[in-house]
Amino acid sequence: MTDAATDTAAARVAELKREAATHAIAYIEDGMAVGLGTGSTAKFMIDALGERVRREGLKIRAIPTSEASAAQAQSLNIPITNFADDPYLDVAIDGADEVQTGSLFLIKGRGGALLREKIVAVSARKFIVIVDESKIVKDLGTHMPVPVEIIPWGWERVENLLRKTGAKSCVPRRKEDGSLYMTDNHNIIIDCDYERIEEPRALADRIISITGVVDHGLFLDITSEVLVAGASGLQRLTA
Ligand code: ABF
Repeated sequence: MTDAATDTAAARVAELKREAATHAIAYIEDGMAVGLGTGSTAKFMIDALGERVRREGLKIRAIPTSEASAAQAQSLNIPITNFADDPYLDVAIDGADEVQTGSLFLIKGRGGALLREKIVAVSARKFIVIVDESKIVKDLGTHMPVPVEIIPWGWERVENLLRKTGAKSCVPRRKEDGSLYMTDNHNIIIDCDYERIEEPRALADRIISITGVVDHGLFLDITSEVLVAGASGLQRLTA
């Protein structure tokens, strides 16, 4: 692909992400407590939500899933709440790295925010996922490794145990300077590549049973609806 063709393809994907994001904010009504996801698709959603707050005077409270989304929400005057005041959210909206057709199981966490994303998603009465069509897969693991958030102390031991869960490779995520990537929760991430995950539930159980693992990017039985933007328009997938 030429550079120009790559730019055009990236612009098209961004347009699809924006489309899914724009449709999703129709789920948000006055008075709601809302979970705000992380990533480029969620960023479009937060922008569009900020626009509704500004134009319509929409009254909502939000719990963002990362420091980046919190900063964006604050810059748009979206009020921030917390779990003491809002133990349950009316709706949470977030992107994903892979969505399995049928089950609506997800892989999330490429952006490093999987732990807060999962806490927010399971606290929401409705969890809406927004993606462009490239994220839809038949089998999880096809394009993406499963990110696993672990505590930094003794991480090599956990990495070793993760390799025994059937992963083809498990690699600690690093920053460009070679140092270990740190999450907003001061943990690290190991990316485990399974190539194709045949039994997501069994794998999720194995990973979470390793002491030192905080959580992982398999989101199973959490999604209420997926909005998929593609060449032929917007599709709604329901669980
Ligand atoms: C978050 O952002 C993550 O769980 C996922 O890793 C990522 C999706 O990224 P994008 O919207 O930028 O494609 O939702």
